[in-house]
Amino acid sequence: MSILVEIWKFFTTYILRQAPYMVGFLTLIGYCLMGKKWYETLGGTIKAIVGFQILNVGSGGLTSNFRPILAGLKERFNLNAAVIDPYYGQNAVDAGVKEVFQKEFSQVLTLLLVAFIVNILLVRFNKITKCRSLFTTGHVQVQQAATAFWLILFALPEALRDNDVAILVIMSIILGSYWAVGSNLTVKPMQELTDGAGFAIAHQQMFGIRLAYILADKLFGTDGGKKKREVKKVGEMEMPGFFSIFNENMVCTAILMTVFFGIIMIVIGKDFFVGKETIKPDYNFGFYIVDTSLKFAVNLAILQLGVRTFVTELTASFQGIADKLLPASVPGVDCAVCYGFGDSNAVTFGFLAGLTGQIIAIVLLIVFHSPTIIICGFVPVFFDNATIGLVANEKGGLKACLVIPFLSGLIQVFGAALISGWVGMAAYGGYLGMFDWDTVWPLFTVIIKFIPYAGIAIVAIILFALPQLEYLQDPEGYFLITEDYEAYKEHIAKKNATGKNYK
Ligand code: ASC
Repeated sequence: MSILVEIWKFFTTYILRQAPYMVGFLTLIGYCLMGKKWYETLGGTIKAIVGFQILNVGSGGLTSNFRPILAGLKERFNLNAAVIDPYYGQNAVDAGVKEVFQKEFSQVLTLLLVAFIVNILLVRFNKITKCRSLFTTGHVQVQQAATAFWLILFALPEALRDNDVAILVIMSIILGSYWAVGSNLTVKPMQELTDGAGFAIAHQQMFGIRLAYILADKLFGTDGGKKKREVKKVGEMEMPGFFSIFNENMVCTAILMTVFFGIIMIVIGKDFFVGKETIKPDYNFGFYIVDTSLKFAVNLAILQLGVRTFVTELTASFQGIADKLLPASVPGVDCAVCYGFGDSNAVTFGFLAGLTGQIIAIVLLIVFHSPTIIICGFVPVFFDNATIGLVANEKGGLKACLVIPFLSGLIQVFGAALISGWVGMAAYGGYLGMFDWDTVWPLFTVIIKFIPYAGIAIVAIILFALPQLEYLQDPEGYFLITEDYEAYKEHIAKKNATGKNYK
C-alpha cells in the first residue's frame, strides 16, 4: 500500500504538476497504446519533454526579464498596489487562506487532483458531455485551484464553509468543468489557426480566446461569410520601404520592444536598476535598455523552437489516447504553444495593444482614487493578450488584433481590481489576474454569493450547457473537427455550398 502512495506522490509532484513531464508522459502512453516500436516511443517522449523544456526556457526568460521591470513601476511610484500575476496570486492564497478562512494550502492540492479527475471523466463520457479536451498544464492548474479555492470559499454560504467534503465536491465540479468546458471552447479557434494541428488551449484565457474569435469575426471579419469585408491579416500587410523590415518578426519585436520598454525603463529610471544590482552604476543605461529589449525577440524565438520540437510528437501520440481511452479528444496545452502558428507579429501587436490598455486602465484607477490599485504583471499582459491578438488577427485581421487585446487590457485591470479588492486577496499583494479570472470567475463568484445554494447549480448548469450549445450548431462537424480535420473542412465547404454559412 505504502509503495502505491509513494508512486502516486512521485507522479503528482514530478509529472502532473510539471508540464514538460506531463506532456512527455502523455506522449509515452499515447505511443504505447498505438503499439509503436519501443525506440520510436522513447525518441518521441524525449523530444516532447525536451521541446517543452525549450518552450519553458523561452517563456521563463520572457517572464524573468520583464516581470521586474513592470513591478518596478510599483516601487517607482510608491503604489500600494496588488500585482496581477499568477505566481503572486498563488502566494497571496498561500499567505492568506489560513488567516482569512482557517484552511490549509494542502487542501488546494487535493482540489486540483479531484478536479482533474472530473475533467478526465467529462472527456471520457463526451458522447453525453460534448467535452473534447484534456487539461495538461499542471502549473496553471495549481494557480487556478488556489484562486478558485479562495473565490468559492468566499462566496459559499457560511453554513457550508466548515464542511470540507461538501466544499471539495462543489469546488471540484466547478473547477473540473471549467477546465473541460473552457479548453473545449478553444478547439475550433485553434484548429482553424493551426489548420488542424490537433490541440486546444488549457490555460487562463480560454473564454477570452472564444470571445475574441467571435468578436473579431463579427466586428472586423466576414461574420461567418455574411459580410463582404476585406480582412487584411497582419502577415498580409504590405509594408513600404523602411517599414518592410517589420515583416520580419524578430526585427519587428526587437524594435517595438525597445521603444515600449525603453519608455517604461526611462520612467522607472536608472537608479532603480542600480539599486536592484541589475546593473553597475557606471553601466551605460541606453545600452542596457537596448540589450534587455532585444532579449524579448530572443526568448520568443526560443519559445517557438520549443513548440516546433514537441507539438507534432504530442499530437501524433495523443491519437493513441483518443483512439483507446478518450474518444475524439485533443490535448489542452499552454497558450504559448499557439505562438508557433499564425502570424507571429500578431503576438507582438496583441501584447503591445494589451499593455496600452492596461496602462490606461491603471492610470484611471489612480486618477479616480480606486480603493484597489492594480499593477500589471508580465504574465497576464503578455500571455493573455498575445494569444487573444493571434486569434483575433486570424478572424478579423490587423484591426481586430489591435482593438480586441486593447479592450482585454482594460478589462483585465478593472476586473482584477474589482474582484481582488472585494474578496480580500488584494490585501495579500497579488491576484491571478489572467483574463478568465477577471471576467468569468468574478461572475461565478457573484452568482454563488448572491444566490446561495442555487447559485452553485446555476454556475454548473452554465458550464455544462456551453458545449451542448456549440454541438447543436453543427452536430455533424462537432467531433469531426478533432477526429479528421480534412474531412471537417470538406464538410464545411459542402455546407457553405448549400448557401448556409458556418462560422
Ligand atoms: C501562466 C503561468 C506561466 C505562463 C506560462 C506561459 O499562466 O503561470 O508561467 O503563463 O504558462 O507559457
